[in-house]
Amino acid sequence: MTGNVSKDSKGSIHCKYENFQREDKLMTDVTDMKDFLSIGELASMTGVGVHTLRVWEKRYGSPCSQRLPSGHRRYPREEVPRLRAIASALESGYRASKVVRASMEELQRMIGLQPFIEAKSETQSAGQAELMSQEMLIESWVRSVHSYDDDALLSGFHEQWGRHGALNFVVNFAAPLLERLGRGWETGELTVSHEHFASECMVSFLSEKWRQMNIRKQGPTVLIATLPGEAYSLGILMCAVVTSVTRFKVIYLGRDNPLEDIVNAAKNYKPEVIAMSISHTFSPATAESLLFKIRSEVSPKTLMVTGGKGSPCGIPEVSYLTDFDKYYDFLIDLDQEEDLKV
Ligand code: B12
Repeated sequence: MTGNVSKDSKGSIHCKYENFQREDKLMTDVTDMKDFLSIGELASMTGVGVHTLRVWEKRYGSPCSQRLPSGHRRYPREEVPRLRAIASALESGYRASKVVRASMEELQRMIGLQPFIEAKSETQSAGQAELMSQEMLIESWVRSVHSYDDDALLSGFHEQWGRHGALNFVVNFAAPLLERLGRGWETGELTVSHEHFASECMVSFLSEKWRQMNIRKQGPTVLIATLPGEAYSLGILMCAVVTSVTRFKVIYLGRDNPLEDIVNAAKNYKPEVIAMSISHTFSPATAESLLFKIRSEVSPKTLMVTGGKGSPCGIPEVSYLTDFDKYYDFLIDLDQEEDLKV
């Protein structure tokens, strides 16, 4: 919390000047402006319209803004996750009067204990409940990232992994968390260190998990690697986790491999598949020429699959897969093929 904002025992956010008349809520100290957002920024980060934000403030006193000497509103950044949760609650059928003043904890409690009394149909509410609780959970992880609380973050990962299983964890929790961190970084809500901190927690969690599952496996093999020059490793870690859920054994080369090492490993260990993750940092032309080279040097019996934001598609004999659900199906189908059966 900044000097001008505080939380009460319920976790509701208050600003220092909120009991004063509007003209007294002037922000004169603008030294910490990065902690505040304009109404337009708040609207675009939360999906709650500018007009609605003004109406809510007038009607419910929340979200509470402070005024610049020019009269423009400024909102504490801490309002972003709460307003996102409010937007989800409204979509699920709750009334504004019930949720606009609620704290994050109250919103979470509402969803946990009293799901969607006002929602339209049972199936719709079940789906929305799941989506909403997933979003809230990710917001709670983001709060742990804000406070560099690795115990909370890792125990949250363990809990969801145990509850939903490896594949669902990757698709529905790990990937959306990374997207959310990216948005937070982009808007200035999170710093580079927050992103590094969260990535490190995710890297160590996923590494430990896939390695446990890969121990003493005898199945057909998948060689997992990235192209030379790759800085990102979370894609291949998720790939290793999903591979480990199947009968396939992982040979993990990690990131940033010289091309000839990938080719040599493939020649020596004859994997059924080479799987690669290619981040946005690659230009399509570079990624394409590297993949062509590997494809031409590795046995045609070895299948190649790629994914990730920087992955080109349409390369002959290299399958581009958009997500890990498809990758999982691909491995399961491959495992059914006669010549892979032991
Ligand atoms: C984690 C992260 C980092 C970590 C990486 C840690 C690690 N060990 O990998 C660290 C901290 C190192 C980092 C650093 C930086 N980052 Co960064 N980072 C991210 C973040 C949050 C997640 C990236 C990630 O790993 N995503 C997971 C991958 C795998 O997702 P994906 O490519 O979309 O792939 C999906 C699917 O295609 C599929 N998939 C992926 N691979 C594969 C493979 C197979 C086989 C299959 C089937 C499927 C599949 O799964 C994914 C999930 O659905 C993104 C935010 C974002 N929205 O992406 C920013 C982001 C990529 N980073 C960004 C930036 C700017 C940086 C830095 C420049 C910041 C800085 N100033 O230091 C540096 C540059 C690093 C470098 N040398 O290039 C920007 C890039 C903007 C741009 N377009 O240029 C982003 C988009 C954040 C943002 N919104 O601004 N970053």
